[in-house]
Amino acid sequence: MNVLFPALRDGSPAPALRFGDRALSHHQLAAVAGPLAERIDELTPGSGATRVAIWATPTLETSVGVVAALLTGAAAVPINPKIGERELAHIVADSLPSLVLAEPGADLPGPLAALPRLDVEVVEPDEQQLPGPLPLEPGDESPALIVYTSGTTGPPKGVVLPRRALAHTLDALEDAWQWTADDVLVHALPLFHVHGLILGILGPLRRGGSVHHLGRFSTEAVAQELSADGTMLFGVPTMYHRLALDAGENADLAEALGRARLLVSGSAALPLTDHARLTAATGRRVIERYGMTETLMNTSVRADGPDSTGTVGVPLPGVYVRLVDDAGQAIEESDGETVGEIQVRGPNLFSEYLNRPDATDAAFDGGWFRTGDMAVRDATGNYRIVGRKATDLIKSGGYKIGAGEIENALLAHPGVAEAAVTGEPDEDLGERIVAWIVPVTGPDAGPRPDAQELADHVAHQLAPHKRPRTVHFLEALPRNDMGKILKRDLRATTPPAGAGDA
Ligand code: MLC
Ligand code: AMP
Repeated sequence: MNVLFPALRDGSPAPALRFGDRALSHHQLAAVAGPLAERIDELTPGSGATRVAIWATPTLETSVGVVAALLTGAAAVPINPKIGERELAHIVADSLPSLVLAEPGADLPGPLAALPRLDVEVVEPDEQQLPGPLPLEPGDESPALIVYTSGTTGPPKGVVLPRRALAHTLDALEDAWQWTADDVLVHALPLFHVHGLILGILGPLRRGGSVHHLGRFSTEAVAQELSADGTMLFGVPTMYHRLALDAGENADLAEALGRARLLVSGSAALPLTDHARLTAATGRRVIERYGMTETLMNTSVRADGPDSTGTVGVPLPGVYVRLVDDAGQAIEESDGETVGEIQVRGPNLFSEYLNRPDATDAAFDGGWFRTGDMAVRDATGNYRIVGRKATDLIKSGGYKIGAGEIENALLAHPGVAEAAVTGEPDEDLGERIVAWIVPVTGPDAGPRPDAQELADHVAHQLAPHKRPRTVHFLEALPRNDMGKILKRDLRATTPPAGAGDA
């Protein structure tokens, strides 16, 4: 299982990566990634826990950089190019990269600019030019990627993903989706998370197939690519929601979606209303798969299976899934009613949270990883997700965001005395981030910050997708006798005057 991308070594002239009008075949990718891997090796001498940060813009350069890192023993740490100061400082201090890979000309912020930099130069090599021999790849348990993910409190944790987990999950999807070298995947997902990077870029490369990345999401661009030679589409529910609305009005888009071999949604639940809208407009069903940064993919509706709309399908090959009740007992019923926490075990799992043995221990129940997702199992073995254990985890636009990290960022603003963050239902984003703020008052207080200022503050400190979309100003937060904020009561509060959308 050592070789992650057999098509690179086979010298396949088939198309591999396309971003806009720039493209590389597998053979050309080998010719640019091979020498880059050698440079990474030269610049990170010694063995052990070498890590390289990657400025993960949605570009050919990022994809080449990740592939090159994977050809070496270094673990790649993809960084959101819109990341804020506080979050970047944490990731760099935690992962201690010895190098940063970036596209030429990219303007890197402080902590990354301070690292040795290797520009990823992608000059389309001549198809005749033979790539040199590619380096031997490290062992299956060697860390391939470290992807940062939010928890309920504190800063994001680095999820250490070994090569074994990548290879396993991508091969399990090959089986579930009959994913082949002939498939042309279309997507517009960011390249600093599992969905867009591992499934969306490394997936096609492992299959020997190709990916067309749109750079940024728009329903028009999706229609264009699927009308050309795209066969599969990956997206988060927000993207499918927008496609569903537009497909109802735009026959060309509906036809393009109807032509795809496979439409796959993941990272959050796709509401039944959107499933129904898409099917009505296109005659096609979207299939859902269920995964997590720590586990990669766990279950999926199979491309060759029965209609299982509204579920996330059945366990992928090699993955064990169980439901556990509040008392810690495995639930045996497959009645579609008994709710339990999803726990998973298998070769798709991460190795550990970087520098957080406490958090790693707490995440497991014996060998089983506690996902925190609540689900039922029906008589046909399909899982249906019904909720999440932690109310302080928010999924907005398919991004996981911890209420605690946003609250801490808000509290660091001089105009904020108290802060609480909740996720409220949102038709487009699934959940929208809402901040409840008690402003600093008194003679020394500065001007009260408005909603836009607080949204900008969070975007600048953490990342734009973590900004509150609505801010409510209160005189006090509801608390219990112990002083704990009662978030349920907050949600029930009719927003008083002073609320603002950002
Ligand atoms: C707006 N912007 C700001 C801002 N307000 N920037 C700074 N400060 C502010 N105050 C900018 C944004 O950066 C962005 O820039 C633009 O305005 C629009 O931003 P947005 O409104 O936030 O975009 P939105 O329309 O909400 O995006 C929807 C989306 C996006 C679906 C395209 O949410 C998305 O890409 N989601 C994918 C998430 C994902 O990949 N999750 C997978 C996790 S892995 P610009 O320039 O960018 O337009 C996982 C495991 C699994 O979950 O199972 O898959
Ligand atoms: P992340 O930590 O960003 O990797 O997000 C993982 C979480 O996304 C899971 O724990 C689920 O809550 C959610 N998720 C992923 N796929 C689905 C899906 N198809 N349906 C519902 N929730 C999903």
